[in-house]
Amino acid sequence: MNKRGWLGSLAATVPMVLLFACAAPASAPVPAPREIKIMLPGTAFVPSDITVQPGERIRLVLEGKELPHTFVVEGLEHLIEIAVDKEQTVTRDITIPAGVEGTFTLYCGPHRVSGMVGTFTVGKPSLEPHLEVYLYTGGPELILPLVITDKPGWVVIHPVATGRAVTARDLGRVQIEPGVHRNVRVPLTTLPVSEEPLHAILHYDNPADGQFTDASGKPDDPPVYQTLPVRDKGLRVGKQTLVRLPTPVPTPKP
Ligand SMILES: [Cu+2]
Repeated sequence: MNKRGWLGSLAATVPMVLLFACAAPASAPVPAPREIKIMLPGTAFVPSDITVQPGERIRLVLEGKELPHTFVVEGLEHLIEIAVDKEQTVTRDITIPAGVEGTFTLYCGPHRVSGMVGTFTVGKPSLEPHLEVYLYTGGPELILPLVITDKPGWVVIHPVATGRAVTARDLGRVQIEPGVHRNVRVPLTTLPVSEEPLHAILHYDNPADGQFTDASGKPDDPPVYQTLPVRDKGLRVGKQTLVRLPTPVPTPKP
């Protein structure tokens, strides 16, 4: 290497050394949190399905529109319960704990009953069964804002008598594939008697033949999860209303 070349490379090296010396802080640099922008028009979250990673730092930017809302993640309320006034933008930095994983319901407190729900997934999505219902106020269909199932099956609406679902009466049902489904409409082929409470019940397709057999005397696909009555004593919503049903015991043939 000639003298000029040596000096040239020294000249190139010195600023690099200075740059590193100046840039090195007392602690490791913290990367900026990932920004997630969510608009709240009407009674909706846009987008309504949010996925983050365990240990990730996020910056929620919540853009309020016409109505005041809350942005709550069920089961993670200690971490994410944010009020957003109308026309207000709220920014909140959150570190997702490393040990958290699963799919959680995102909802607005005042408007959950209007179906203002979504999902907040940490890590890999979970398909733990979940039926989200709100008050049935009459009419030819019942809408479930959120249905999650891990197996193919049916959501069936049954009336309730003395606190129990009348499984012999099937007011309406809809076939459902594994996954996360929003605003599932269940047409009611039989309108409920005035003011009687209803149950939404998840049945697995078992045997997996794509058929739901509910004729009297024949076993239907097994009911797996049910909600509490949706019109009994007013409003019942959310995961806390979901009840795991006992495994049905086959009735011995006479
Ligand atoms: Cu709201």
